[in-house]
Amino acid sequence: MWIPIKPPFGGFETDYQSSDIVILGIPLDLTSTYRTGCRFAPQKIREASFNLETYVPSAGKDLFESLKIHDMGDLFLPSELEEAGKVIQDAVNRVSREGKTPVILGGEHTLTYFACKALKPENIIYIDAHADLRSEWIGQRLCHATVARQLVEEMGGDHVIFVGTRSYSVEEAEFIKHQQIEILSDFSNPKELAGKIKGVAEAKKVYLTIDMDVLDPAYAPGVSCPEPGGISTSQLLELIRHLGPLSLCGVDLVEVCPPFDNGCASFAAARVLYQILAHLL
Ligand SMILES: [Mn+2]
Repeated sequence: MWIPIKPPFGGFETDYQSSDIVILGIPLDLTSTYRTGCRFAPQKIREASFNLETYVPSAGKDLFESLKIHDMGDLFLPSELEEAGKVIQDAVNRVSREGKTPVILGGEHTLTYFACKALKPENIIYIDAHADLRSEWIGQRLCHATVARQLVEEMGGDHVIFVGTRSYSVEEAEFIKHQQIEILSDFSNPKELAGKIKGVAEAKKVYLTIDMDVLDPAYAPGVSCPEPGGISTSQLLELIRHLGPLSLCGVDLVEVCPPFDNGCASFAAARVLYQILAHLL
């Protein structure tokens, strides 16, 4: 069941049938062990998007003219993770089966697992400050701190490309070494970095997930788990600009936490999504 939200993301109002890209608000917020509140992010990101220019100069595109975007609103989720996961998987599956590219507004990072279960990508580009590679976290096998581990165990370490990762435990460091996982975190030349990512993600079905905590807390303090020492919003936008062409089967943007956000994180999130829409979709 969808809760309709007005105004829709970016003010884009293509009807569902005619749309190519579908925005899905997925306010999953069940496994956080620190700050909760990312359930409010889809609405805050919509609000920010509505107040940003839809013309993207670096692409020479106005999103209103170049894309057919429909916003489903927010998915109503049960309060138990497994049940919520099924609802997410079904929703993403339906949109994809009907030939549309899902763009998800999270919610916590755990939703990536369910979206990927539905979409079955060949490669995942995992942009996040944290590795999320713990085998379990405070008794939870599947949560925001273990989601990448679950993906790697199902897909293989060479199918998940870690970008911007700068925070992990000893256990995760050993797993990274053992699985020969490559971490790409040098943003000094975003164009070169984009080339390296594309070199790995040549597949026909690529999923892109962005945890907004990849940004330094100076640029996005309102996230669930801020991690100092990150990149700037401009560096992330520049990376996305050079990342195309990619065969994206789905995108998510997660972990914005509005109760701790002064607007920086939600506006950055909306701009990052516009950049993805203009350059990659
Ligand atoms: Mn993270």
